[in-house]
Amino acid sequence: MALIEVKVPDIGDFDEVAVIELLVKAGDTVKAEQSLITVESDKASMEIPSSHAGTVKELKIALGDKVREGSVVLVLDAAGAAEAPAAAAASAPAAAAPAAAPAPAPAAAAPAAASGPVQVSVPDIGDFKDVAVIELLVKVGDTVAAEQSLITVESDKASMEIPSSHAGVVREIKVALGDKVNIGDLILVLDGAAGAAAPAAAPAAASAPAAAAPAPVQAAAAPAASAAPVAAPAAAPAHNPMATPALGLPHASPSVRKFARELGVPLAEVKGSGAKGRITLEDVQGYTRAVMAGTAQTQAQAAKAPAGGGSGVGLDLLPWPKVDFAKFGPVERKELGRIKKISGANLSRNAIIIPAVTNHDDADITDLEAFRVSTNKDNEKSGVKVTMLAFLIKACVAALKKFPEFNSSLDGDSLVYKQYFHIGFAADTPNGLVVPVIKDADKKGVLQISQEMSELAKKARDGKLGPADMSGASFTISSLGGIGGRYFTPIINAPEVAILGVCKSQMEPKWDGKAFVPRLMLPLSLTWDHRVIDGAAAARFNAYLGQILADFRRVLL
Ligand code: CAO
Repeated sequence: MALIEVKVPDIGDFDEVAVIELLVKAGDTVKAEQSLITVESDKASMEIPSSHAGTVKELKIALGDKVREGSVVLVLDAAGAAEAPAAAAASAPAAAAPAAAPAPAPAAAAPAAASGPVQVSVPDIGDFKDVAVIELLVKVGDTVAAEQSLITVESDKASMEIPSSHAGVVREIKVALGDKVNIGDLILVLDGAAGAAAPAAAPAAASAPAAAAPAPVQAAAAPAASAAPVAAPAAAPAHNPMATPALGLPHASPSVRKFARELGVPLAEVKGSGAKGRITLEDVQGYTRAVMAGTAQTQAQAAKAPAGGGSGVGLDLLPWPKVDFAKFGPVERKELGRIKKISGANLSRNAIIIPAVTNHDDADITDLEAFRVSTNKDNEKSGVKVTMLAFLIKACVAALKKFPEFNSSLDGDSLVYKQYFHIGFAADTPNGLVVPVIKDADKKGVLQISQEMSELAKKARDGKLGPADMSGASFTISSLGGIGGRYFTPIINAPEVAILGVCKSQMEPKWDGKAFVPRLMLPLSLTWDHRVIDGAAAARFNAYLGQILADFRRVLL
């Protein structure tokens, strides 16, 4: 057994930097060069790699500790484990360091007080080679202070901000996001402001153009070249009032930034739960989950939402209650079926996002039901059974034609009016609720619709509906008429803007002006998206639907 103390190597000008992340714990097996901790100053963060492979015996530091070169990070049981490449002597990282950048040369006096165009280049950033520009922190026309951060660059293991050597107004930016830069590469051209240059004493990179004064200097001397935690900014910028937080640059380690970029997560919108608001991997995961579940929106999504859509920064709901049900009695746990899992997420989104209102009404279907029954008698031989739902589909098509906004969808600030009439109907199956679609219902008769519906309902029950059978609906009907109930509030099937719920018809006494007469009344529940439809339009839609169902000849008008 060989116990090895793994220490913070020469990390250049980093002095007393805070440990913001522990990437391993006691008992973990680590590889040589695997990142152990993340440290952060106000301008850069870097991961400190292990000099050896082995098993972590004991961590010697805690979150928030300040460390510097030589601080012991952890004790490693390196028995039988492979050592890091030759240069990685844990006990003497500085001595083994490859390519520490030469000490910075004093800044050239002349440009410090420039008043004409000033070229600002990438200073000596030590072992940083071909590093990617991941953030542009200024734009043309911006006034920048000397030492204000201009861009952020990032390698696998560290990210850093490159400060301006001079004050001035940005005339031209010479790099773009994703560009790979090296020492001496031109970042931007400034119209320099006389007297507003960087402090003369600020270190400048020896080989950088004259303008690159208060450079982030001194490559960190890592135990192993490939895992070098590199390039800390010079001490001077740490006192810069224009430091990171003022620019709103989120605090996150390079690996978290990389993870967020891979997922397309806008890091600036993630609330950090770490020390001083630092964003952790879990924060990025939590944000992603919330957006996927529809309980939060990115700012880009919120901007696309129609006016009045809110700030879109999430509902800030209480966590779901966690109850140990077994404490109260016997329980059995069963996994939700595939359909329930998919439809559940959609229903939640639609229920939360859409400002939905439901209007209840009744339609007198006495004559229509008599017609349906006699049609079915006449059709007995053909085998096609005409259902009330088929009449409802035809009646809805007529109402959708008269009130086209019910057949539309919201797309940002626009309404897309569909000129087709594809009507979905909710079908109850042993596996859950599905919504097959009768395409071009306006071009089909009630018999054809009845036939297609029975075929689709059978396919649904047999679990054989394909995506084409269930897509493209412009309006949906959910009928519980065969089961019972009076009224209910169906959830809109987004991106549709309305849905009709129908319950069981009943004989009711209705006053005809002289006497109560028995009439078959069908309860209608129309849920509509108040962003698109007004209450008056919804009441008119239901009333018109009722008139058609009461006298189907109106469809011909
Ligand atoms: N009032 C009174 N009776 C009705 C009726 C109504 N509004 N609608 C249907 N009925 C009757 C039918 O006439 C039929 O009676 P008979 O057998 O005597 O002819 C019986 O109820 C059964 O009808 P059905 O349900 O088989 O046929 P349908 O065309 O009305 O519905 C389908 C087909 C697929 C929509 C239905 O089977 C179904 O799955 N409904 C449930 C939909 C659902 O779950 N919605 C809720 C969504 S929100 O969670």
